[in-house]
Amino acid sequence: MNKQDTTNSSTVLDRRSFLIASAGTAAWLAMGGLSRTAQAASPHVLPPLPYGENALEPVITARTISFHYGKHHKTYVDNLNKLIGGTEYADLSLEKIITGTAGRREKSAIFNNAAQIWNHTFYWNSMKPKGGGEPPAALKQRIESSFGSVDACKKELASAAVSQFGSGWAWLVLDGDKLKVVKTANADTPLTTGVKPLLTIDVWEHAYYLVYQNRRADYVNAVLDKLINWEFALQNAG
Ligand code: MN3
Repeated sequence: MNKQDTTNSSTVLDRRSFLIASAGTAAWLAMGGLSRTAQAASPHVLPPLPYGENALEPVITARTISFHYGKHHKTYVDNLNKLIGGTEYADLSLEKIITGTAGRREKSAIFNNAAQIWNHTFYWNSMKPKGGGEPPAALKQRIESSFGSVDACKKELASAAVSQFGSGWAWLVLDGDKLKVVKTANADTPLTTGVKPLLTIDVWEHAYYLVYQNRRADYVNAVLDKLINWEFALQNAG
């Protein structure tokens, strides 16, 4: 990445938009780019969606995304900027804010908003139009060695997503050299637990309620079958 990132925040933003619009690695790098921009320019910004608001139809509608991305995700960004202004967190990257406030009750508002920004950006990149299907061979091999089959992995992800009580997230993570499924509540993120997140599914009601109402399993299975971005998971696995 260009060392001059700190000089001009609008140039950085343009480059980041370009990177997020590109393939998986670029999207992941762009999330690092987000933090660097925040360090340089102070306020955190809502990263651009990696596709149009209607690109995940009919599984996730443009109306759902307009609220989920345009209101919920944006509000986390606005709230974090208000909360950290003039504090020791003002100039830190998102990741540093998350790890520095995790588990500290008196910092929970900062943690919740920072982690929700990170989780949502990761979620948007965990899906793509015409996703689902067979993972790339290199990932498929790792999935088979950890879960036995791709179907077993998807079943475990779906089961974690459906059984998460209340709001939260289901994740595919890399723990050492083994792939695992974990779930987290509310804003919690595996970033703070020493594992490497590969994919996530948002199971807060705002992610699916406009279309699926109480049928969380239908939303989760449709995401896994039609949208999940295995290439992004492979890039994250390294
Ligand atoms: Mn959400």
